[in-house]
Amino acid sequence: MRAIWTGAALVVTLTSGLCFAAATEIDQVGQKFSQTALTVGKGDAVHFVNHDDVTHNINVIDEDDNATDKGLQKPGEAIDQMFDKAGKFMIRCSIHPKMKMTIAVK
Ligand SMILES: [Cu+2]
Repeated sequence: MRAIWTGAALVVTLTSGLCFAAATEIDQVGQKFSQTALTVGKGDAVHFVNHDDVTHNINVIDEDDNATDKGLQKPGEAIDQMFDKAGKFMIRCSIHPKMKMTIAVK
């Protein structure tokens, strides 16, 4: 009986731990990001969801022009990016050059 309760407490702890991580959802629809500028806190995650019927891609570019390619993102797929460093970041889709937004991390 004790083992069962310990297991239940562990599940509750893990679940509530996940809820504390702030995540903002950005939709990709009509080959655009749903917001062109966003401010998040250091350590926050952004959840990009492809609501288009075409493949997208997420490139995270920092102020020094270092790009992190998050790979291809098929219709319906989501990509999460955690921002653990303060600064300004450009988000671009390498397939659709007009698709871009900025994220400020404070
Ligand atoms: Cu795209």
